[in-house]
Amino acid sequence: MPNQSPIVGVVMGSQSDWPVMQHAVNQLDAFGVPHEARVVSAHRTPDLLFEYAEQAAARGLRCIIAGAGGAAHLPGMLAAKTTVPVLGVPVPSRYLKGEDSLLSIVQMPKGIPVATFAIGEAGAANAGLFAVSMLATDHPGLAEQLARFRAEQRDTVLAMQLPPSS
Ligand code: RP5
Repeated sequence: MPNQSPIVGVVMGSQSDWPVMQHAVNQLDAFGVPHEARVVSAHRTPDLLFEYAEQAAARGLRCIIAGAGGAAHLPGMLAAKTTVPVLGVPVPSRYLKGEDSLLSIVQMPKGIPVATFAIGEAGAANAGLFAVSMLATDHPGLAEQLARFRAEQRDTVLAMQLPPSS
C-alpha cells in the first residue's frame, strides 16, 4: 500500500500481552498494511487511552485492534471515545484463562459496539485478518492478496494426510 502512515492501530494493555498480540501484527505485516503497535492501559494510563481514541480518526486510523486481559476494559473504553471501529482481542489471563477477558470485552452495552474475537492467538490473528478484510473493500490489491491467502489455506488443508489407522 502506497501510504506508509499507520492505518491500523494495534494497542494492548501491557507489554505482557505482546506474545498474543504480535499475531495480529504478523498478519498486518504479511499483507503490507501500515500499522503501529503501542501499550495503552485502560487502568494504568487512562489519560493516554482517551488521547489515543480522540486522535485516532484524525490520524487516519481506519480501525483499532485492542487486546487486554482480565478486567479487559481497553477495547470498550476506546470504542466509547471514538467511532473508529474497535476489534477486541481477549488475552488469556493467569487465573481465569481469558474467560474473564472475553466476557469483559464482548458484553458491551447496546450502542457502543466492539467486534470481539476468540481468546488468544487465533483471536489476535483473526483480528488482523478482519482488519485486512475491511480495508480490502477499498483496496483491490488487498482483496486479491486475501483471495490468494484463502486459496493457499484451502490447498494446504486439501493436501493433509492422516496416518494410516492401526
Ligand atoms: C491488563 O492486565 C493487560 O492487558 C494484561 O493482560 C493484564 C496484566 O498486565 P500485567 O500485570 O502483566 O502488566 O491490563
